[in-house]
Amino acid sequence: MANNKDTIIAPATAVGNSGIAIVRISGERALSFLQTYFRNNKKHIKLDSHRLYLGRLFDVADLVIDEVMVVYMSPPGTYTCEPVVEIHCHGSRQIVRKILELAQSHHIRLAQPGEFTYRAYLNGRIDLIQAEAVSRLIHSSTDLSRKSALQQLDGLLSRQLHYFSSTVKQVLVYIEAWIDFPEEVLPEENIQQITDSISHIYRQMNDLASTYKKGQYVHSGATVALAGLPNAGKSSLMNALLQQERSIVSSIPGTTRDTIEQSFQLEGIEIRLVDTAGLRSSDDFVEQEGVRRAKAALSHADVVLLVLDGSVTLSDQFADIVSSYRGTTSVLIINKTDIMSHEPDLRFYDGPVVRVSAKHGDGISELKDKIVSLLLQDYLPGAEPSYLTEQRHYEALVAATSHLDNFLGNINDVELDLLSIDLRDCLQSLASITGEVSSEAVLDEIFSSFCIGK
Ligand SMILES: Nc1nc2c(ncn2[C@@H]2O[C@H](COP(=O)(O)OP(=O)(O)OP(=O)(O)O)[C@@H](O)[C@H]2O)c(=O)[nH]1
Ligand SMILES: [Mg+2]
Repeated sequence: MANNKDTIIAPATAVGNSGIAIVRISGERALSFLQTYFRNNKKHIKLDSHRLYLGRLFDVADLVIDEVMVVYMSPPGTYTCEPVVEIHCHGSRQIVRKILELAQSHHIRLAQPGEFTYRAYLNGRIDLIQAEAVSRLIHSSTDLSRKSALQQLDGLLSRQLHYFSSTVKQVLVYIEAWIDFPEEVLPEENIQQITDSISHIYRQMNDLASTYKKGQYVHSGATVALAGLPNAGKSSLMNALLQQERSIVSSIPGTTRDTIEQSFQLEGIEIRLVDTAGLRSSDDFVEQEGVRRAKAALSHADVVLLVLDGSVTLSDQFADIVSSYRGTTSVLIINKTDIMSHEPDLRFYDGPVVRVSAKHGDGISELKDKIVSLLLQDYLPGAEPSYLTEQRHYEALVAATSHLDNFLGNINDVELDLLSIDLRDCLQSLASITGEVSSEAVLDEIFSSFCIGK
């Protein structure tokens, strides 16, 4: 990030024509900018903090730029903990451009992406997790992802991590006190106490790490792909799930050649549903290519829907398809139950089975429920203390738990100063998540993905 002493400016609203646009300034020169160029009835007004004033903004030649509403916010109760000014003008690119130019003539520079939030982090108002949550919140595409980003912004995850590190710190302080008495060894009952308290947070940290996959589904969505023999009714099922005629359906086996992708929302999760070509060997080059694409799409799916045509005799080819996706999260769907004469013997499959008629819409809501429960397992929004959404958090937490693992394995055998190293390493990993310690490179990567003006 560039110089943090500079006063910065950026449009806070999307660029384009709109009712109003908001331009935000942060830094020492924010107030003097308004005092110089903002007037009401030719008079400069005294600006009280956190109050909205109506007036006009003038340029250096004393010509009106626009009629505006302005607010000055004095620190520390501001977004950045610095003096902040917001100018609400008419939503025109030209007006915004003029204001930005005027500010630059007042030695205020354009902000980099995420620079306002970066300052909030730098000035200690929020930690790195909360800064990331701001970006998540802005980009949230479903109600569930909005809720979880808001929880993170509220500091839920931060509080949990602080609890872990304060427990580790207590044990570390205790152990280091004993290091100063070289003859002494830890009393047996204290070793037990330490083991208990570290084991306790070790389990909690592992539980938290295991929420990462669900967290990702909530934020980034999940890919669900249809697999089966030609004519099983995959495309019919795709359309039934989407409630839209997206994919061509016909009684000719081999209708779908290319992969067809369409997103829809399921209980607040963005699902990318992929229809694929029926899996069979063929001499037709186009169909071969379709099958290759189908397999590629299926290998990347979070959930595979194995579609069986229940109206025909179960074939070895279908059993082969099922066995090739063993180990993948899947649902076996018996389709065409409306014309099914006998129950297929599915002993070769040990996952969940749902009966549907894609043509008539029977069983579709059960299938949707099953997909959601497979993705989120027992997760209920708001019921879980917190869960991980960022790869960065996940990796650091896994590293932190592995240091505790070492600690627990070594507690009876190794010297106290070596034990303290495991705890220090654990604290370091935890601190990297909240941003108490972080490298310039990590910060740059996080904040550069922000929008300008945030
Ligand atoms: N009776 C009945 N017919 C169905 C059902 N689902 C699909 N069909 C019919 O089965 C035929 C094949 O359906 P598709 O959805 O095109 O099957 P597909 O698996 O996509 O086939 P390919 O694209 O060739 O791999 C069509 O004639 C559908 O109308 C169902 O639930 N009941
Ligand atoms: Mg099809």
